[in-house]
Amino acid sequence: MPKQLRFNSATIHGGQEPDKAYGAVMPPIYQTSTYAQTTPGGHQGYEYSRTHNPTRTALERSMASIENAKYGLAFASGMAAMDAVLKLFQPGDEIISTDDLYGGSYRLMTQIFQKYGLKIHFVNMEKASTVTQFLNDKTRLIWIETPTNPMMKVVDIRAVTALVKDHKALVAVDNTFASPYLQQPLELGADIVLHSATKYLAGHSDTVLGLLAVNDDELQEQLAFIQNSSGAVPGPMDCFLTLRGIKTLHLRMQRHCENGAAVAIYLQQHPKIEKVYWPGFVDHPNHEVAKIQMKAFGGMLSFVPQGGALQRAINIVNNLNIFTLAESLGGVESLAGHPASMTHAAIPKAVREKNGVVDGLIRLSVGIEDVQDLIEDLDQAIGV
Ligand code: P1T
Repeated sequence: MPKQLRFNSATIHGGQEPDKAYGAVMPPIYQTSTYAQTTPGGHQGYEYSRTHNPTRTALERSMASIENAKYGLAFASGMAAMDAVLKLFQPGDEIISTDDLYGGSYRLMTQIFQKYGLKIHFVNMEKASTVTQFLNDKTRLIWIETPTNPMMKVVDIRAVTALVKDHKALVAVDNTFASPYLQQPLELGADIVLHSATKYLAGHSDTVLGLLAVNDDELQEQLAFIQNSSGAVPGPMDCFLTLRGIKTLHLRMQRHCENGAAVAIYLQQHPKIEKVYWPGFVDHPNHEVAKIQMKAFGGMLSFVPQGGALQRAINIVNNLNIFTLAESLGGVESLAGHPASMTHAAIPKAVREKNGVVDGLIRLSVGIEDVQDLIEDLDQAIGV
C-alpha cells in the first residue's frame, strides 16, 4: 500500500491492513479486556484494553491517516477527548477559546476546568488579530472551533497559528463541523485536531466517540498517558462502527455539502426567514477564508425565522416531519435542533445571546436524503 494515499482512498485503506489472524478485511471487534501473557511481560503488544485494543488501534491509525497526522487517539466521546487535552495544563495556565462553541465544550471549560485553576478567555476570532489582545506569557492553548456551533463563524486557522508561533501555546482545532474531508487543520499549522466522531466520522447516529490527531511525539505521549490514566476510552464495538463510518465519509460529505447548499439557498430566499448562517454565502463575514480553508461549505446551517420569536421557532421544529428534532448532527438523516434549549442550554442566556444564539435560532444538520423532500418538509413547516 503506498504511504500517502489520496483522501478518498485513505478513508477506506488508511492505516489499515488485513487482520493477521485470519486475513479479515474489516478489523475484528476484539471484545476482550485483557490478553494472555506467556510469562510476565511476554505479550504481543497488548496487555489491557484500557491501554490498547487492536480494534481501537485500527481506528486510531485511520484517524491519523485521514487527518494527515502521525498519531490518532480514541476516546469515549468528543468531550472525553477535549477533557484529555485540557488535562495537559496546570493551574494558572490560560486558554483563549472561540466565543461561539458547542455548549458542552463551554461547560467543560467553565464548570470543570476553571475550578482547577485554568483561566479561559472567550474571544470572537472572526478577525484573527483579536487573539493577540489576550495572548500573554501564561497562554498555553488556543481552542478553535471552525465552523462554530451553532453560528457557523469561520476562523482563519493559518492566521491564528501564525500569531502564536512565538508563544508556548498549542493550537487545537475542533474539526467536528467540517470533518477532515473539508478541512485539515494540522496542514494549516494546528497542533491538535479534535473530532466528536459521533457526528460525521461515524456518520450514522449510532455511536458516541471522540478522536484526536497530532504530529508531535511528545504530545502524543502526554495524551496517551492521560488516555490510559483517566481511562475514558471507547469500547471495541464503537471503534468498529466508527471505522465502518469513516469508509464512506467522502461520499457522504459530498452529498451533505450539496444538500446543505440547496437548503441554505432555499431558506435565504424564503420571505418568512430573517437570517441564514452558512459559510457558503458571499456575504458571510469569512466566506473568503472558508473558500480557501475548506473544500466546500458543509451540511450545517442555522437560521432565524422572521420576528425571531421563541414560539415561532418551536412551532417550526415541531412541524417538521423528515427533519427529526434531536441533539447531535452529521448523521445520514437530517436533524433540526433548537440550540437555546438543547445543545447550548449550558451557556448562560446573556452569553449565548451575545454570540447570536437567540431563542428564535434553529440549527439544521442537513442529511443525505433527496433534497427535494427536505425542502418540501421545511416549506410546509415554515408555512404553518
Ligand atoms: O457528544 P460528544 O461526542 O462528546 O462531542 C462533543 C462535541 C464536541 N465538539 C463539537 C463541535 C460538538 O458539536 C460536540 C457535540 N455536539 C452536539 C451533541 C450537538 O448537537 O451540537
